[in-house]
Amino acid sequence: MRKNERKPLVTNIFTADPSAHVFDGKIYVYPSHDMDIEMEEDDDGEQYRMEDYHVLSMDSLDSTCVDNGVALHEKDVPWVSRQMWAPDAVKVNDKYYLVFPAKDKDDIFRIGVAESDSPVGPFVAQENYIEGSYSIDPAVFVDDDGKIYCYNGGLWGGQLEMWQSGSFNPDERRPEGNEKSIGPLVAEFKEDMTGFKAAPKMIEILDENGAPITAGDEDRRYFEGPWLHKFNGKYYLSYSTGTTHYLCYAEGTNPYGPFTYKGRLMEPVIGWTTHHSIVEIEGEWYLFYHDSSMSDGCSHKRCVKYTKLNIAEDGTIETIVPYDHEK
Ligand code: FUB
Repeated sequence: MRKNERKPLVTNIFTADPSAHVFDGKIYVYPSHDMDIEMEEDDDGEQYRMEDYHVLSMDSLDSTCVDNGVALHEKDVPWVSRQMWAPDAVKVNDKYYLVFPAKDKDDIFRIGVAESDSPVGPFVAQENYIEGSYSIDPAVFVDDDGKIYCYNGGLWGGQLEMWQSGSFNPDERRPEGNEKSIGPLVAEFKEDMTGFKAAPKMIEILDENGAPITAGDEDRRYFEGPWLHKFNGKYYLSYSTGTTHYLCYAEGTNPYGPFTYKGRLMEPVIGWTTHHSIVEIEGEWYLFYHDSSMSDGCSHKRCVKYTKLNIAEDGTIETIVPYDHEK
């Protein structure tokens, strides 16, 4: 194993939801910043009371990970009221864009964008959230043709099911049993990152027979934390199953889907949530993820880690058993 593998990348703060990228030969990780506070846990995620972002960086996978300090604070974002959850970042035309979810003044999760000349910030937020955006967990994917996509969405506290009618309804019922599950959203960004080109569309995840994964199939249905990577010309959507705590992946031939369920990326980690990113570094693939090992399992005090991913030529990913190496 590499020197820092499966160990917290930083221990001075609690971090989660790592979105990793290589920009100009250096590794940058865009995590959530969990606050060191005592909170009751609830299904709406009130305990995830984050108010700023720190960017982490590493010269290589074996070097010390640096916390570059506050990159964006909620008090500097005009439209935000609270809860700055899992972010991602993208480099477009020599500018760096932090793409992040937070609750607006009506307590509705939206997606915002902030810009910087540096990958570690500080970032300056756009005046308002992206028009038409909703729910949490944005992941940005740039395709080979230069098109920039946003994948996002999360159930329960992430409010995704509250938009089934096309507008926000906090009392909307959740699909269950054999009903079709709710998928993540995809939308293409404008080239200047000032908005989406069209309203977000819901992605379908299908089983091996081509039928939509059902809401009751909690081992495989989408919950939150989407990520998109491309391998040998195919698109791979990976995500968390939430209640069953797996990271899974599905394969497709189009960035808009549909995607067909392929298997499990990672078995459950310590803590309730599981959220990841997949990135190629010097010709090898890595999974960045988090667990609550630094807080004895407290779900809202997490730490980000990475481990190597073994991907076969046909795109099949070997399932990671997170603590096997400790046996
Ligand atoms: O970090 C807050 C929330 O917890 C994220 O948005 C989810 O993906 C889960 O990790």
